Amino acid sequence: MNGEKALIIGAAGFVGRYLISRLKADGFTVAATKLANESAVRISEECIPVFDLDISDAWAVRTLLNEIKPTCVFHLAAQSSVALSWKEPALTVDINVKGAVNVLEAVRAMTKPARVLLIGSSEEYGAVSPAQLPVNEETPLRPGNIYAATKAAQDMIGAIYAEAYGMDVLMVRAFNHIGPGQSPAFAVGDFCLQTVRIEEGLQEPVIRVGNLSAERDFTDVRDVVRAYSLLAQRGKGGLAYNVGSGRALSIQSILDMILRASKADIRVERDEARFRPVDVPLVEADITRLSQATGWRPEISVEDTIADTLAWQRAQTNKAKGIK
Ligand code: A2R
Repeated sequence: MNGEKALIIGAAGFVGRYLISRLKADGFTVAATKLANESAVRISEECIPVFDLDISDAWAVRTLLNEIKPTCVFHLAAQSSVALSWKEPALTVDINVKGAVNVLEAVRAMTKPARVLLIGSSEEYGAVSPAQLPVNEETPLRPGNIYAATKAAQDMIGAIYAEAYGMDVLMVRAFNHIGPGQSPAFAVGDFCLQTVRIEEGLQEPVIRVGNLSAERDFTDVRDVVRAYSLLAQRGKGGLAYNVGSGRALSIQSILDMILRASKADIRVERDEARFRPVDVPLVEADITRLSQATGWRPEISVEDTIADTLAWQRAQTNKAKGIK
């Protein structure tokens, strides 16, 4: 990708550092942003320019884009928790909708507007009937929670900027992604953390769980960022793209894999506090459009992702205990 200059907005989160290394490996020159109060530890070893940026500040976004002049913007910055979106709806709308508009407006004002990948979510589809599965990009968006609604709004606004201004905007609908470093606010990160805490004797041998029957389409974060890079290179502006494995797995089966990967003897208990106000029973992606455009297929098995996530969590726990 000679001459391609990527800017990752919101790079200090879960996906950002994986995307930085992927894009570097694919030949992009990479710069990134994070919030001023966020630690740069996760991305500092990547040796790329990192700028402080709050996407709520329209002027700051515009100034930075004019300075960096990226050819491609990956917009990851978000309030990404469904649970928090119920508690902080206004904040979620401000960051996810107004923030995305600030990014699009800043790109529109560039002398040579960059390609933009707006990273959205499978949550945008909401509850789909069995007849609509697997969901393709033409499936109507029926978001069932505040986070999902903000991502659907970002998606629709992105399509309008592409149509009305001829901008090169891709709407990416990422299905559940998992891997080392994911926050325990998400089920798999939470189960892995609890498992390692039990292994270390830091928690009684009970994992507390929410709804285990929900089925989700899980992809390793390293496969997800490979799809983002390929979409930046080969995707078509103005279109939405699903990024998922194309195969749904129940949360129960993921938990079973985690329990099998641990030597600890662990009991599972239902915890009402971990149930969401609205839950979607089954989501599975149709990834035909992505595969046809880019040739992408997932390569990392869920078992391998779980093994790597547990290994990462064990290393974190040992680090916290001062063991190298
Ligand atoms: O909330 P924090 O402190 O973890 O910071 C997040 C950051 N962020 C912002 N960046 C700039 N201006 C803001 N006003 C702002 N508010 C939050 O965006 C975090 O560092 C980053 C998003 O990373 P994660 O929450 O870890 O999301 P992840 O898993 O990397 O997903 C990337 C994208 C998100 O748009 C998701 O909604 C989507 O993929 O599925």
